[in-house]
Amino acid sequence: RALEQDLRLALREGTTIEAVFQPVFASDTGELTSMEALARWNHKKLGPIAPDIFIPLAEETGLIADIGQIILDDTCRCLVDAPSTVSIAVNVSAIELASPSFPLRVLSTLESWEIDPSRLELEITESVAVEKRGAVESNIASLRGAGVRFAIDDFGTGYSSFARIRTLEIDRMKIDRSFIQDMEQSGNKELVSAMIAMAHARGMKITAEGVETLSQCQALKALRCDNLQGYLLSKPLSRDMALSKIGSDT
Ligand code: G
Ligand code: G
Ligand code: MN
Ligand code: NA
Repeated sequence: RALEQDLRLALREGTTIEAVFQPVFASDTGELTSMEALARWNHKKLGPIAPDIFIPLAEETGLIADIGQIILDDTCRCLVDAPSTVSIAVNVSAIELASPSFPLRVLSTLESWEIDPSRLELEITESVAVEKRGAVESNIASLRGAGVRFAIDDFGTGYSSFARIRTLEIDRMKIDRSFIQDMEQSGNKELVSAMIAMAHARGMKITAEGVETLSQCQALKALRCDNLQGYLLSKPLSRDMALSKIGSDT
């Protein structure tokens, strides 16, 4: 496929794929506490290609680890210049997480940039958590043992079960934006409230994604949701814009 060839070329050249960073805020203080790294590909001829297109393509063609490494290096480059209280979350695909070389690759990257592993959070989806259980669980255990934190992304949308939540060692849940978007419809606020209670009962933090309106923001604060992320608060930003936003917010 033509796009696959272009992706290989882009990875070899190493200039058109990069991370942008979406700030995440503490709901009580409004402080910027972390950011989510998001992959962007600015194709030389076609312009921006959506991650929903090129991430699955990279997964099918064995290129996902190369993208993962670019995003992890961009993340470390940003962490080096950010206050030590700020952490960054990186999305990890199922294929990467089940790979035996994954933990060492992550830890040696952090070490080469001299970044404390506790400043990195890895976002996995619930479906990841179901596939290749043994490999995934041992990789999570060794990375958590080194201080890296884990979050379940898009919570509520995958093939999750309460048994998996009970056994997986995870530090955070991220409520999928679909639950936030229809929060004001009857009964849905109770659902979000139950997710927050569940996270806290398990000793986890919880982030609401896709916060787009002030009333969602206020409702989530009242429900004691720990962190908020969404276009109302900030869109994804370039590294330089993100770093200057930290400077002005804290
Ligand atoms: O950035 P955007 O909201 O368009 O992201 C679309 C999807 O692509 C999301 O599900 C997001 O998790 C995923 N995604 C974005 N960046 C990365 C990345 O670096 N690695 C992986 N595996 N997925 C990513
Ligand atoms: O699956 P994941 O949660 O990683 O997806 C992140 C994607 O969500 C990014 O592509 C980002 O651009 C997008 N996103 C972030 N905030 C909002 C928001 O407030 N509304 C919508 N619709 N998308 C958002
Ligand atoms: Mn995510
Ligand atoms: Na998500």
